[in-house]
Amino acid sequence: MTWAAGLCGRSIVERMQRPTVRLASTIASTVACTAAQAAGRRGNVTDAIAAKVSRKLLNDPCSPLHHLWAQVKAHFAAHHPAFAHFQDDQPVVTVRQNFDELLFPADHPGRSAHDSYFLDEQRMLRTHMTANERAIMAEGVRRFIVAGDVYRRDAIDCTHMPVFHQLEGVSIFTPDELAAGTQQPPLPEGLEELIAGQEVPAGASRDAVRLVMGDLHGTLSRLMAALFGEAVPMRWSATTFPFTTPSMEAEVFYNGQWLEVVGSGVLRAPILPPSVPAGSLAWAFGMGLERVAMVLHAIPDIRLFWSQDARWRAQFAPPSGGAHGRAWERRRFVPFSKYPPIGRDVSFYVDEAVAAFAENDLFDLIRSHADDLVESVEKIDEFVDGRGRSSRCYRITFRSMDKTLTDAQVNAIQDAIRASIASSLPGVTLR
Ligand code: FA5
Ligand code: MG
Repeated sequence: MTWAAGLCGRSIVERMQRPTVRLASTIASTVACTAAQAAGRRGNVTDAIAAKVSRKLLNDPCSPLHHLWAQVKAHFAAHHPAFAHFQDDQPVVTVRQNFDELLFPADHPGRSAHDSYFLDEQRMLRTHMTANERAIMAEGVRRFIVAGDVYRRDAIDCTHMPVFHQLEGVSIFTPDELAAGTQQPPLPEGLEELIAGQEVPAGASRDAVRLVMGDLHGTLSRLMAALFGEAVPMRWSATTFPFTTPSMEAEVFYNGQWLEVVGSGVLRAPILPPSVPAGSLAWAFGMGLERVAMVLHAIPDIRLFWSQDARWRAQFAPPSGGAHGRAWERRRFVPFSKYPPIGRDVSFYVDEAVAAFAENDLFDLIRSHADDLVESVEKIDEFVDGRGRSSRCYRITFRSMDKTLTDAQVNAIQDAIRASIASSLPGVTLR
């Protein structure tokens, strides 16, 4: 089976309802295909990323993401029984689905190979679960949640990974529902102002938008309270997405900083497929599951989700007997001793007259050699020398989640990174 057959072979809802085991062969060919495609035109999917496509952490009973997804489904089943639940394990979508149909402008940075992973001109690894929304709505599903893996060429640090998971939710309100619900109670504090400053979707009344935003805010607040309890500080602010208006995001306070966990809003009129009754409005949200699981279990580093270490897996293995109490669902991660880090610097000259330098190319190159052994990459120095060349120095911190790295192992990786920088980054000369 090819990527393309995976995309258009059957309806998306039917595909997602198939038991995951039966997807195994598709996944295997998917990964083989990714590596092959990476060599092709515009393909930039590295082997390190291709390997992540097949891990399917949502199905791994020893992953906190698996348990979080189960909790979310149980919460919706109990409090919002009208919502269908889907899991979508096939991250390849078209550029049309990921960007065009969601009204991303032609010059949006996400469309560039610096920020996203492409198989070719038409196909890519989705950067968000919103890419799958229209296809599900087009099949007549009015209220749903869907979880899956998404991919972005992002910085490397303890809260950002180039692969992570999102929970997407959508609720469509028909004109009748909107008309019936406009005698609404006052909106929670701050929400009125947040909406007042923003445009509404074409053809929509402000009252209908208030109703939909109020429902969205309530749904997300109840979900967060169910997951975290009332104790975790949370705040809302206005934001923008190309496909929603008004839009808002929520942050929770964790480890001394505000951590963004969800983006949401009212879908713009062209996002709703033609089969949705005219005059309908819909809210949608996208939540970062790793971020939520980090807060829930006090997990300090997002890379841990990919660890195969028995000391990690044992902590999230289902309890014997299968009873999942509240305390178990919220148990704190007990850090096991960290193995020591090893730092290495790499310095080079950049000649921007030859080619623009993109940091994400450097991050991906490093990750393609070091994979999960790289903890962080930081720019520690930049200056322009007497001959007008710019010089940059990056500190790479290597650390394994599973073992102590030796200098010899790190040197071998560092040599490979240096050789690749010299041979594959145009305009870059090692110092
Ligand atoms: C989106 O992806 C939108 N599709 C969300 C949305 C859906 C808005 C529907 C409106 C309607 P954003 O890029 O902010 O938005 O990502 C959503 C969440 O994913 C973030 O709040 C964060 O929790 C998580 N996230 C984003 N980037 C990363 C990353 N590199 N690593 C881990 N989590 C991330
Ligand atoms: Mg955001």
